[in-house]
Amino acid sequence: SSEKTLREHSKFLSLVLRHQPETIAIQLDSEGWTDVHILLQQMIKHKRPLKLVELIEVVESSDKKRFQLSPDQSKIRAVQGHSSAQVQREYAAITPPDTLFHGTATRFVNSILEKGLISGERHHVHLSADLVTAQKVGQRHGKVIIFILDTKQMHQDGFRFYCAENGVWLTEQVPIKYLKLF
Ligand code: HQG
Repeated sequence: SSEKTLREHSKFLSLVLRHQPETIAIQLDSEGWTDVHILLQQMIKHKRPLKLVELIEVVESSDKKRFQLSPDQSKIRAVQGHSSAQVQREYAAITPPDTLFHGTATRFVNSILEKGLISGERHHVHLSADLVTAQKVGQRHGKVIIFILDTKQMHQDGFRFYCAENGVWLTEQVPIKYLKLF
């Protein structure tokens, strides 16, 4: 498939596997998994036909490894980024690196410096292990600004951190005192 086609399929899969499974009447379990054959059937029904080989291509070509297939390829999920109430992933809490980054747009800075980082629609605040990734995440929203987080202190203070299967770091919220403009 062309890059554009792959991107379109990937966007639609992000929509149904993270946010709105009801768009094509599928169910996600609490860990985000859904049945591949039902998914493909429902996509045909809703005029978004996709073959199994194409689905596998989308999963394998995803730069951010957004999706995961079960070993027998009978189930698929998005590994992070959910907002759907059907999903309540139980990530294992682990010790984060001493610092993590958050890339965002300059227009959000005042609000962030007032309220800290909040998860909004999604279930978690998303954090990046390196600057380049944080830049890319921030660019999606506009003129980039990067925050550096004192995750060592946060962890000592009892905040929990999770690392999704694709290396994206997650936490519930980040109070202002742990944030610095980078
Ligand atoms: C901002 C992409 C105002 C926050 C990426 C962010 C990531 C606040 C935006 C993943 C705020 C939410 C997630 C506050 C936070 N006031 N704005 N108090 N607290 N914000 O897209 O982190 O391509 O939901 O800074 O790579 O940008 O979709 O989160 O700008 O991994 O796979 O609210 O999505 O992955 O935006 O990105 P998002 P995000 P995919």
